[in-house]
Amino acid sequence: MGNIVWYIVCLLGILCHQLCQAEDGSQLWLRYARVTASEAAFRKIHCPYRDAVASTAAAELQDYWRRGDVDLQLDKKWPKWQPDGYRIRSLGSKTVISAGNSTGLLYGAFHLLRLQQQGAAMQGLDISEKPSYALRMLNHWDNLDGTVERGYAGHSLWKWEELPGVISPRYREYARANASIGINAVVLNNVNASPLILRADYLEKVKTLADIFRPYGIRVFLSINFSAPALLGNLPDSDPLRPVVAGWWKDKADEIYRLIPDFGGFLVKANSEGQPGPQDYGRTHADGANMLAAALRPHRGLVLWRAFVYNPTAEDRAKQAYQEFVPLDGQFDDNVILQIKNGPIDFQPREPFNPLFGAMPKTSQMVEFQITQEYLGFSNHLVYLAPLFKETLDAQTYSRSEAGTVAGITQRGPHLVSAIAGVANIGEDRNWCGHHFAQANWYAFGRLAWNTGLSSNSLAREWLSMTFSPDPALVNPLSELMVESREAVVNYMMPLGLHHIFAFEHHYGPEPWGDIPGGRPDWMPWYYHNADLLGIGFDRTATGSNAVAQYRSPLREQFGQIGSCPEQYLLWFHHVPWKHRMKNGRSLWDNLCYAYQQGVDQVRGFQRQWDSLEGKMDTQRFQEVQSKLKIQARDAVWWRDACLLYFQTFSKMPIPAALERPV
Ligand code: GCW
Repeated sequence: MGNIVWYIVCLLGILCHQLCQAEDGSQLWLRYARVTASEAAFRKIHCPYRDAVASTAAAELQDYWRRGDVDLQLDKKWPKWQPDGYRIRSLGSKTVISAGNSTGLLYGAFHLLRLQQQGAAMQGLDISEKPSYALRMLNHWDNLDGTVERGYAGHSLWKWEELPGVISPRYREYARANASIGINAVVLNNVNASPLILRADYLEKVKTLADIFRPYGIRVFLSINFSAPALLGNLPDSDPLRPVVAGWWKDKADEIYRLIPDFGGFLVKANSEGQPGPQDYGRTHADGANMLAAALRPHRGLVLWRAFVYNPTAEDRAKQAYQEFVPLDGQFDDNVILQIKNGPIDFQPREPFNPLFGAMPKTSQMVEFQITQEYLGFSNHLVYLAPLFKETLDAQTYSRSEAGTVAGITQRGPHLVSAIAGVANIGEDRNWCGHHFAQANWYAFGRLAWNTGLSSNSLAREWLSMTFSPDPALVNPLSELMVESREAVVNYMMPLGLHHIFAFEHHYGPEPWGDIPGGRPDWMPWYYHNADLLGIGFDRTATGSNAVAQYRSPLREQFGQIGSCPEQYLLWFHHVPWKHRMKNGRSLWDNLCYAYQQGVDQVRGFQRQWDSLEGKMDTQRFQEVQSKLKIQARDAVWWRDACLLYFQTFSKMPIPAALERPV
């Protein structure tokens, strides 16, 4: 009985809090109401440890936990291979959080608060958790001048010109938000890296941020510019096999670790899109990575070497990473991890998984996702990305008899440390991410990095309850809307395996006709869609680029035949005649028309759903999301009309009579 009363009181409290306040989204999902002094007097938080992380855990509970006594206990017998894990048990009227290290206690504390905030029952708890990946990492593409590459939430959070003197309160809020979802590592700067980040004055600034993040269990990494020895150290060049260059990096690493003893290591974009790298000196990626790995090894630092190599060649762009890296399998040192984008091209609305996953059994691999919506309507479109993340993580590569999914390969392999990265969507906007629902992508990335087995739907429900309200009348329809939103964007932008038909450079709207004067062939959208009088799509079978051969059997056969290729990848792998019969009996052309229209209809449906929830949340966020949905609906029509009218100049077929006419 008492529990039901508690539940109702909490629910009413949360609802009142939500409805009565003007909300700018700045609190993210962390909307716990602070306990009053009298509430605090009725319960005790017991934490005998004084280190910074355990103290953060105790302070969170002290400030926000209102459901009885809690004990924090470090368990000496905790398995060493499960750091950061924790167990939560109800023992009588008390709750006990036990863990092998203080960060485990911190994550346990946030788990309890999450349950409280969702109004969950608290009796008989016995929860055991351990993370899927040891390193759960955000990559910021933030430049030292305050701009953010592909950032749609304002300027960078990091105020380099003020640091280390002035400390924005948002640094701590950012760290707290990350810790609450299990993120424990951040790369502060853009992979297109300025060498200046390694200069002594910048390292002081980096140290200041690292000191703020440490009590939240977060370690700092930096992106480095491979030419730093020449550009910053005045060496004649940056050839990784020259002892003086290796020595420069060793000294630099020592300097960094004197300031930041738990520094994580370097993230490197080398020989891609004009960035310098070992190939400038006739050396390999492995030569470059291992030279840095040697400098970091005495400090247990890591090298995260990106496999996104995009250079002008006559070869199909989708094949480049595999071709460059597979021959190097077995050559990377054990503190190097290859950081691989989820798909073989570039964060498109839908791509098959990158065939590099599972193709290098002697090399540690990790996935890189893009949380910022470079190719997904920026922060104007509501697109919930958990389904996209899970599609890659759950993809079966067939490279191992067991655990051959991308998640399995990146969690268990020759790894010293397993890791996963997401390119952050965070900026200095009041609501952090530009769109209120883009916060859900930061949230879902962190939670999936913690546990790849969580479902998109349960994460949407969790996030909605915490961010808006646990009211089922809101959570039920909106969680469905969120899960559908990724399919909607695929439909109105690039259905059936189409890809990269974005407007040049900014990547916001459609430009399948694009013609960049003097540009490379792979900068022309035609390169990707290949529309002509016969059909549309990129032939990646044996009659075309044969990229399909980079996948293992049975995938290469399945993807390689029009009849067995999943329709969602059809135009990714095949050039298909306009009149080709699809599974539903319609022609390819008609299916394209229906898909684009369906995308438009889905967004209009989202608008109706959203409008029906007026009054169930604060006015500010209601109206702000409503305005963004208007933009999204307009953009969906723009995509449909632009693409269909352009492709129609090749298909010469009519838009099916049942559908709306393009305007
Ligand atoms: O998607 C492309 C982006 C570039 C980015 C690059 C990369 C940081 O358009 O802006 O550069 O990928 O991932 O390196």
